[in-house]
Amino acid sequence: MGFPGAIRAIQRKPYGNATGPIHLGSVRCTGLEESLDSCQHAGIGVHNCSHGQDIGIDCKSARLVDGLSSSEGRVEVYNGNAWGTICLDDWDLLDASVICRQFGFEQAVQAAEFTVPVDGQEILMTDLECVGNETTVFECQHTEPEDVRCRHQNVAGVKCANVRLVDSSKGNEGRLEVFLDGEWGVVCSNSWGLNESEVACRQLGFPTAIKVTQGKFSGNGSSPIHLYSVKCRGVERDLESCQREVGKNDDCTYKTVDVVCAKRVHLVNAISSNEGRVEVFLNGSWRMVCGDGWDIQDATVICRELGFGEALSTIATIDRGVKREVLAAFNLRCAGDEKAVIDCRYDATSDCSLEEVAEVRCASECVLHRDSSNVVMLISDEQAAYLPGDSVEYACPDGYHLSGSSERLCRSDFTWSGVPAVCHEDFLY
Ligand SMILES: [Ca+2]
Ligand SMILES: [Ca+2]
Repeated sequence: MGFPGAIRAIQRKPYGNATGPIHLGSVRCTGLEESLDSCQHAGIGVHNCSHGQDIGIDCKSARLVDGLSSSEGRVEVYNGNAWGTICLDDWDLLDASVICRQFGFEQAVQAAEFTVPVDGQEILMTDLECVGNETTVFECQHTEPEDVRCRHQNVAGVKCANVRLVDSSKGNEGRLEVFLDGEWGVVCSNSWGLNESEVACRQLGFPTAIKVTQGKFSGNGSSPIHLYSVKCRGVERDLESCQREVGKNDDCTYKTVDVVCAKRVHLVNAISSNEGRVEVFLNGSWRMVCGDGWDIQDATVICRELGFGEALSTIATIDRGVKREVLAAFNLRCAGDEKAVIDCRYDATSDCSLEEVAEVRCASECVLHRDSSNVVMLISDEQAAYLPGDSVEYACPDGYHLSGSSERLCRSDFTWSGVPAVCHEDFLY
């Protein structure tokens, strides 16, 4: 079929069952044959199969090269003719995660940059717009080679997550699991401390670890134990670089390891905790967000991730006190409903003048929007600030009826429960 090799053999599921005659059965190839005709088989039409045993194939269309481990590298794609690279324009974690899933990982921790290959390969894709659920990057919206205009020194690479946090509703904490020999397993907590958590958090793409807990996210405990007696200094790039024992038995009298990592977003130069210049931890360093293109959708996601209520997006002139290592800014393109900033599209290579960068003020109380023409009456006292746990009660004057919630509660994320109340005039016969 023109592809250079296969990634995996598939039986049944993904492609469904065919109808019609079955031509080949009991096929045995060594892998070196030019075509299936040269492989051993029972003879054309001779088989003992049903369509439930139809096979599917997944031809290799991407590979990772030049990486320090098998979970990272520069991305090379095969278009049926030659291997080539991907331009960095709009290369974000959504795109990188599609690549990682092609290699059996769950997600990417870095949409990385790599130096161009020495053999000067052609750039085969640019402006990738993956939404995140595609099976291969070829399914993502992108610009074809004939229209590629790529101005970058580097090309696209990935670092895929071979560790994950599970059994928590928050993205930055959970039970730590590592991927070993094609299977996810847990880590035994003997000798585990903050240094080891620091390494795990960085490996997961977070800036640092906050604390260590044990057994909080213990789950059903059916996962195998992959690592024991892990000892890190805290500066290692991954857990594989730490002193450790690897194994697959269940002989751990300690609990399994939980990790709480620092969020990938923080506000600096803050007057208060809910207001400041936005910085995002991307590909191993803190980056500011460019003022150009900064909007309320982006600000909403930042405030949500920080655990605050609704957002006010603002732009600030950059001050001279900003450290050089955080000078780089990138262009954020959130839709507004993302759970965290890493779920947004972005362009890490965007030209940002750095004259203006993103600032935000997030609501740290529930805000009560009241329209002066609204005939809804507030029964409970109107307060200056509504905090989590506070509630308000509404009613309508005579001749009106209420739609929406008659009582609303200020929730822990500084948003109101229920639907805003509106009074409608009663229909008179
Ligand atoms: Ca993209
Ligand atoms: Ca934006």
